[in-house]
Amino acid sequence: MAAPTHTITLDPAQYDQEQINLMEERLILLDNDDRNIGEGSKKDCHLIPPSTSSETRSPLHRAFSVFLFHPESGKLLLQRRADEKITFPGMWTNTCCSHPLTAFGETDEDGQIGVRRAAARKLVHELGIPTTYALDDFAYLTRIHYYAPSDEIWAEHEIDYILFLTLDPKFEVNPNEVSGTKWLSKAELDAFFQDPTSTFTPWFRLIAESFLYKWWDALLASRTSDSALLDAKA
Ligand code: DMA
Ligand code: MN
Repeated sequence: MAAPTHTITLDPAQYDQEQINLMEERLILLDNDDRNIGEGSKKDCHLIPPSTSSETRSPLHRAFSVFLFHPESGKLLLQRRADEKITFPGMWTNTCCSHPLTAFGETDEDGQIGVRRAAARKLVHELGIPTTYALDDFAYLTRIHYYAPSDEIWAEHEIDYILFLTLDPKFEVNPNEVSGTKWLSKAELDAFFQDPTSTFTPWFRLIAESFLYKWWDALLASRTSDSALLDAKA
């Protein structure tokens, strides 16, 4: 894939300054086989190309989605994205999502270590969850390639690494990132998806409609080991 060919300047009158600054992060550009083919700014990776461009989608890049489960109740921690977020503001979603960067050893691929490091970094940044667990405690389930527009300007186009973590965390949310949290059981999540006053991110709906419940059942059945989880992938 060619490097991004266009960009825009973000107006602080329209968008939150802290979130504008984060748009300078360096993300990992990918080919369709998840091979690292370079880097691009978070901003350029999420801009829909102009209609005059031959590209119709924003550049494909690497991402992760963490699903954090409570060890006793088996409930899933959801977050509501802050209204300050530039993409998908105000939507309910899984525990934490973001991107591995070209810094902090996050391009390393052995055992998904770069993605695991990024996930730990963002659990601290978004939710104030300290890294009291081992990076190996993240169970890596699969990767999902998807494209989803946020509005007429912004879109997600990612290979998203799905990570499960079982933890009873101390947390204190960063209000620039997160405007609410909820722990929900499977039945409570099903009911919540029917709530017409809430909106949900497209990737969370996609994962919930495809694999989530099967994996969640396996996790509830096993609790202490991820071997049942790995069986459920088959
Ligand atoms: C991007 O999440 C990753 C996925 C899987 C959608 P995000 O928009 O929450 O990223 P960030 O927290 O870095 O803004
Ligand atoms: Mn992205």
